[in-house]
Order: sequence, then C-alpha cells, then structure tokens
Amino acid sequence: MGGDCEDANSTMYPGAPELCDNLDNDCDGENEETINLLDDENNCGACGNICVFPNATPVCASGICTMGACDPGFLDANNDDMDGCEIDLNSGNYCYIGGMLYAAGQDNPDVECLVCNPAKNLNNWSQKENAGPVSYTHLTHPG
Ligand SMILES: [Ca+2]
Ligand SMILES: [Ca+2]
Ligand SMILES: [Ca+2]
Ligand SMILES: [Ca+2]
Repeated sequence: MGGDCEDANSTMYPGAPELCDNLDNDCDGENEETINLLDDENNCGACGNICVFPNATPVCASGICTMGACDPGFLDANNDDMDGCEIDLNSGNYCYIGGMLYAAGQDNPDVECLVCNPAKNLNNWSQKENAGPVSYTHLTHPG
C-alpha cells in the first residue's frame, strides 16, 4: 500500500492515531508529536508511565508525576505522596476540625468536656456523654 512507512507494523500507516510507542505511527516523520510527555498523566516523562496516587488526582507536571487534590472525604495527613490521601475521613476513625486531624475519642486539647466523636460529627467537637465526674470537679471549692 502506497505511503505506508512500515509495512510490517499494522499500527503504522498514514492517518493512524499517534501512539506513545516511540514509533511514527501516522508516518509524518515525527514520533509522538501529538503526545506531550510533560503533562500527560498516562505517559508522564516516558511512554506508559501512568501517574497514580491513592484517593487523589494525579498530575503530570514537567514530566514528573505529582499528587493533586485529595478525593472528597480523604486527607493527606502524613505529607507522603506514596500512600496518596491515606486518611478516609468517613471511616469513623477520625475528626477533621479546624484543619487538624484528631483520632476518635481524642479529647479537645483546650476544652476537656469535648471529644472527637466521628459518629456524631466529623467537623466539630462533640460533648462527652459521660461528663459527670468532670462537672463535680468543677464544683469543688479549692482549699
Ligand atoms: Ca503499516
Ligand atoms: Ca508513536
Ligand atoms: Ca508521527
Ligand atoms: Ca499521604
């Protein structure tokens, strides 16, 4: 067939889609001219290098995979891209209050009768259910 630049390869012919395979698929003299290795999340820096981060949007920036925004309901608490956004805020194990992560059952560092209770509220402190002894302490007159 006339114009076919590589008879032995069926992915190479005039008008073929340019694939990221280091071949000139469409026979126009250039390899991967329609593929930008600098910002293609499926071919980042090299053909077939797919950017993947758990529970986060992958971004290919200047040929390097970088982690974008966390998926809704997830948080990157350890600043480590390798495990992506590793905290599932809806797991029932955490509260996320004022930009800080707290474990379920953890006391409010400033107000002792408030506690992280994800079952009640993910984003606000919950009142301790059994605050009895604490209130008695408050009533005790010092000295
Ligand atoms: Ca061919
Ligand atoms: Ca190609
Ligand atoms: Ca080409
Ligand atoms: Ca992380």
